[in-house]
Amino acid sequence: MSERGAAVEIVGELIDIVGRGHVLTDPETNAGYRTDWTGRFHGHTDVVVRPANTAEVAAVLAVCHERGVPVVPQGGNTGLVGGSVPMHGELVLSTRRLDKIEHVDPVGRTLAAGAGVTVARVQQAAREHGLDIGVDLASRDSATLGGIVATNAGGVRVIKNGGTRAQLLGIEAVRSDGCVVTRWKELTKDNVGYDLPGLLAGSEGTLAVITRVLMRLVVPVPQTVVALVAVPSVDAALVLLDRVQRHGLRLEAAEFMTAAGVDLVCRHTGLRAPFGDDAPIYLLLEVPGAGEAENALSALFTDTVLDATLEAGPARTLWRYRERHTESISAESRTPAVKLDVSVPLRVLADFFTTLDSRLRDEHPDVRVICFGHIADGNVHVNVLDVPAEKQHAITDFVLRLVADHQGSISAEHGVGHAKAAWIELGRSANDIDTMKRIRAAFDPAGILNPHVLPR
Ligand code: FAD
Ligand code: 2HG
Ligand code: ZN
Repeated sequence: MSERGAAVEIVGELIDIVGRGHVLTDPETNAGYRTDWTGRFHGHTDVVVRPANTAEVAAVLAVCHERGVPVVPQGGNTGLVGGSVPMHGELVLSTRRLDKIEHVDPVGRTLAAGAGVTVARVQQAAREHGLDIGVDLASRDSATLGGIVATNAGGVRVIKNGGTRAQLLGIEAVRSDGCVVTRWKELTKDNVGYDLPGLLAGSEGTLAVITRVLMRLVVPVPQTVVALVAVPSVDAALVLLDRVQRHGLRLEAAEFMTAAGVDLVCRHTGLRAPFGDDAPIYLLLEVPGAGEAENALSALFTDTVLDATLEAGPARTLWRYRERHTESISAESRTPAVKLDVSVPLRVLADFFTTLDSRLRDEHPDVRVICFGHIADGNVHVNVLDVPAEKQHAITDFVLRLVADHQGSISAEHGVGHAKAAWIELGRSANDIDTMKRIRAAFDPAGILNPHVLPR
């Protein structure tokens, strides 16, 4: 490989591979590829290239490798840690044209599709066969299959199905030197050596460009009941969650919100307040079944419950209180929100909350904090609003150190990206980081794939 090269110098070669219409060099046309969904990360690039198939991805990467041009893979650009943004002028390789659903096998319950297919399209294809994918998230209309694999996305069904990694049966990906790696067996059991699909899950575009994905499918339950429940505290929410599970009700989803979050969502969306009085914490629970499940669930809403409303699933309106948090926060914050996706053990969740709230209030009285997330996973989305640019680092540092002090994880489901790269030592030991670097060097010795994300 030669010295680090500039993307602009390989434009002619890229046009030969993908065609003139798919090498975008005009800054106006490129704008949507340079900034992330939150508006917090603004990058710059001379070139966005949009290959249509694996062979074109391989040829593009071979040229970049040969000429030393750094590459940022990008799917739907809905990532919340800035990992899909060319922060240092990298070439952007967009996977959105890898958009074919290849097949759904209703017998073996598998689905094969290009990495650029959106989650919503995959869901629709599976549902046409009475099946579903095990992952669901509010960004479904834009987030891609390759993106959810590359971030090992979580979402609202982790409690039932596990994260994206757990849904992966196979993968096709292109290494930075253009070599295509295919691990593709429609089998539940296939223990021949290292789990390469599992390794690529959560690799954030640093090991290879994922081009095709083979997912297992799940059988959805025919009916569900959704409950929105007002409780006085985090501890009360955990008591109720435990009670529901011990009663034998299987949770399809268990989400939580706070009064501040629900209030913000109502203001932004025009939704009515869910109950007459605000409550400190709201739980959104979904369980399988119909009338009987509804009765069983309501019977558990006793001393610790302030108020509750139940509806037959999908209960889109109840879900809206939860799903519209991200967009409402983005719209209502005076500066791009500092978004910190973390998890802590359930036993310290209440303490984490109280400490976070009181210390932020004392030390940074000019910011607002809104927490919500996937309560059963201990996964809290700490969103800090109205943070002036000069305070972003200090606030991130404070929250992530508090998480580490509570034996938590600094990244539960969104990844590290640019947002948390400086804090990776809080999440992994030195030997662990060294091992990751060695794996990375084995896949991408030239160091051109998403070079500023994760340790190199
Ligand atoms: P991008 O944002 O384009 O990329 C994300 C990362 O993956 C980058 O590092 C990029 O380089 C890499 N990448 C993308 N495609 C490829 C590929 N084909 N090969 C190699 N690397 C690739 N996340 C959750 O986990 N749970 C949620 O519940 C959730 N809800 C969300 C709700 C909203 C409203 C929004 C805006 C985001 C949400 N997210 C959530 C975050 C985001 O949607 C996920 O991280 C998603 O997986 C990103 O997919 P994407 O296609 O947009 O990837
Ligand atoms: C969710 O669970 C997403 O809705 C987004 O992970 C979280 O906006 C966020 O902080
Ligand atoms: Zn989430």
